Amino acid sequence: ETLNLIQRTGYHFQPPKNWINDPNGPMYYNGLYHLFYQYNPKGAVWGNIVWAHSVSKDLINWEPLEPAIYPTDHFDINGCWSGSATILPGNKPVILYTGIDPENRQVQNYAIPKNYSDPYLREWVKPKDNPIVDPDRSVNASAFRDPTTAWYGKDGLWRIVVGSKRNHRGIAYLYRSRDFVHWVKAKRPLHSKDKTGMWECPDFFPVPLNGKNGVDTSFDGPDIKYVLKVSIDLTRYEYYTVGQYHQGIDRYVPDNTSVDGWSGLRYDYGNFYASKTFFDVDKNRRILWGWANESDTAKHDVAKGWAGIQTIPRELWLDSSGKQLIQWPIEELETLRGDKIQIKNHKLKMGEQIEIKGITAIQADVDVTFLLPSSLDSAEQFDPRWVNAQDVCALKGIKVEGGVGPFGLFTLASENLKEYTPVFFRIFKAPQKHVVLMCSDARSSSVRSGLYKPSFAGFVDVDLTDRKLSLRSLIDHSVVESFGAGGKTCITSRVYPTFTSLNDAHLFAFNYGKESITIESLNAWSMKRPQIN
Ligand code: DQQ
Repeated sequence: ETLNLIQRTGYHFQPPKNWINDPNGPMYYNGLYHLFYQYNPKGAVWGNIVWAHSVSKDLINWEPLEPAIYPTDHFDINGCWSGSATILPGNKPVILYTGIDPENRQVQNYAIPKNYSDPYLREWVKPKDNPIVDPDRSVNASAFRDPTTAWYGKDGLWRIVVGSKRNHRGIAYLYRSRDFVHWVKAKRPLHSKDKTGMWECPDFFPVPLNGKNGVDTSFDGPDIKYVLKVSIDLTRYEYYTVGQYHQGIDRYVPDNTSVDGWSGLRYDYGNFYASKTFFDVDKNRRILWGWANESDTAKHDVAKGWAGIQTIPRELWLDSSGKQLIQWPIEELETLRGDKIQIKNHKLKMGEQIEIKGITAIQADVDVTFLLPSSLDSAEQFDPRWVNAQDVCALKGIKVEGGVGPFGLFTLASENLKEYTPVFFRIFKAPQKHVVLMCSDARSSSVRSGLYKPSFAGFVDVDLTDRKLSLRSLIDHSVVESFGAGGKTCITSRVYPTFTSLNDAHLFAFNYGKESITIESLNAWSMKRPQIN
């Protein structure tokens, strides 16, 4: 009971019990948001997978419905795995998903609402002509899954991508169809990359060059780039590139500023996987949902009776540099903000830490802007061999004294700092530039052993000329979702401090670097509990 009180999230999406993983087929339809997700109706470990279903008016409060898609036929009898929704002309939603057949082959199926006028779209029908995409002889039938939202071409054909691999090459197979039922594989995949392994949950969509608005997946107009995201099962991280889609030849080519594969950009440098975006036509934005797995042992998951959460939906758009995406929690989240604490122009000297009191530190939203010293001369030297941010965070942590930084927040901290998850920056000097490291270091998050406690970290490509660096952390019992520099670098950590009461959690701001750092402004709110399932 105490475990559940302390560890179950307050404002993140969770069902009352059991295992969840990937968000599936998110969409906006007739005034409601629909979220489906991979769910085990029978327990807190992966298995017996169905599409659970919830609906919402605001993406924050959720009403549960019966599972929408579950094994019934030869084409999905061994599981209903991930997939996507497309809204066809005439406002007709259709779901594409991966079914596991009796031979454990992965095939692609479609499902349509039984009754379009049911605002909840409770019941889904799987027509008898399923499966609509079978793995042909050249395709690895045990690595062929997770169809994308379809997009429409000038030639009157719909297109989807299905994730796969051949040997070690990750592949985004392209299929085309005129009627959404008969699909033909294109000669060449949309994209592929050697030595990346299986591409799960691919996502392919256009982003406008300017502004925060999103566009429909089938948008066909000027001033856009494309994003291809893949979830790589070998690393359990999600990588994306920004590039060009050549409609005529149906090929996607990443820009030369975008690296393909393991050293490329990630949506999130922490525990965030199998995500999916959708275009919210009501508010003209593209929204990203991702799954955050537990970092606890399966034994503890079973004891709690649940495992997995969905992260807070993020709005996503292209940075003005055109080189990377920006992500930010949807504005609706702010309706949950309660009691507020504000700090302005507070100088943090070397070694100083201050407690942010007056809010519920176990369930909070904190947004802070730090002002850096006028000179960054005393920043530590960056070693060009440091290519992996997580290793640098492990090496330096918060304890190795720095010049500019480490500074940031201690989240989910016990009063005496026996347990705490520091989310922080360290700034380094490199020839002609500065390198900003952002960490969410779970190593000190819990005195318990057997937990997965990585020193998650990413670099932040930010211009420091205005001397400002911001950090927002969404703290919710066993999760800390952090957004550096306005959403340029994001890190989600799952952590399990051994608190025995809700009041055991504390929040601090700290500076352990030589140079003073000013908190220009810090706003922190207690977060209320929405209705969730
Ligand atoms: N989870 C689903 C698969 C997908 C994987 C199965 C990614 O469709 O590839 O639950 O987490």
